[in-house]
Amino acid sequence: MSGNWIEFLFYRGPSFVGAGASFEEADYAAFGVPFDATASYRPGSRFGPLSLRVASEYLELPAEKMIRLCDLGDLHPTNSVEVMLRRVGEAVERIEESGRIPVILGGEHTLTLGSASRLRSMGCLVILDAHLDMRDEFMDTKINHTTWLRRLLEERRIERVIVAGARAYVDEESSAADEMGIHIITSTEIFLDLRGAMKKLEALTSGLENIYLSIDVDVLDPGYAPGVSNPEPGGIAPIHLYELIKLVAGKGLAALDIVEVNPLFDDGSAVACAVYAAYYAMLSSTTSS
Ligand SMILES: [Mn+2]
Repeated sequence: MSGNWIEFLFYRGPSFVGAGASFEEADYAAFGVPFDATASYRPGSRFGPLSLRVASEYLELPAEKMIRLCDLGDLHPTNSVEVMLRRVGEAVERIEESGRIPVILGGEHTLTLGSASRLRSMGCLVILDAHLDMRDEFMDTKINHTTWLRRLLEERRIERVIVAGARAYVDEESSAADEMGIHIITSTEIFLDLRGAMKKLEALTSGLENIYLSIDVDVLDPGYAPGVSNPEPGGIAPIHLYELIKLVAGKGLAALDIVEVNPLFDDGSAVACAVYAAYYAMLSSTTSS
């Protein structure tokens, strides 16, 4: 242990889902976005990336070694939403150009505006979320976690957009979603008839590849995942979520994000659900390719 005693004795953890690959050998490149500056209810998701890594260390993920994943670290913190979006966009562009799949650890959901607006190959955007995030404005700002999807669709045409697990939205949002051609599968549909909901999702994604999968952990019922910034009762269970994820990711991912984990309100459940969600997404996309 003479020369290498530092590596032998010490450990530079924690890393996300056991990420041990170098950037060169990785299929997936993960980075964190410690940003929650537009939080309207409970701030704290800026600590999400760190908590996802810590939980990863203690969960028993059976086949994590099959996932060639590199954890790049976090983007530099900022309180400017414009700067955050620009940095996320640049990171996603560089990772995509290098032939790897970006995996983004939130942070609030607004970051998806930065990544999805700059990702070149995206045949379909599948969002798992309690909310539609289709407001035009909220609490006096135009770019925040409740408006980002509307801003994205104003900026860019996406062939198909699906929000599954939705249950908490106002009329303004559902009519805008309707006008912009968003397909909604509600949490009630999933809870009462998982097979039916999966068939619907299968039909909606049929023939589409290069899927951007965005997972907002508040899609789960707060009973399973209390540690989120905007908990909404009436959500789905983790087992529902994982079946939907396996179906979608099995078609091939262009990008993945896992957002809105808020460890300040968590007992360890939401973050564990979130790590498993990302794990199943990466594993399903890996084994299908
Ligand atoms: Mn949400």
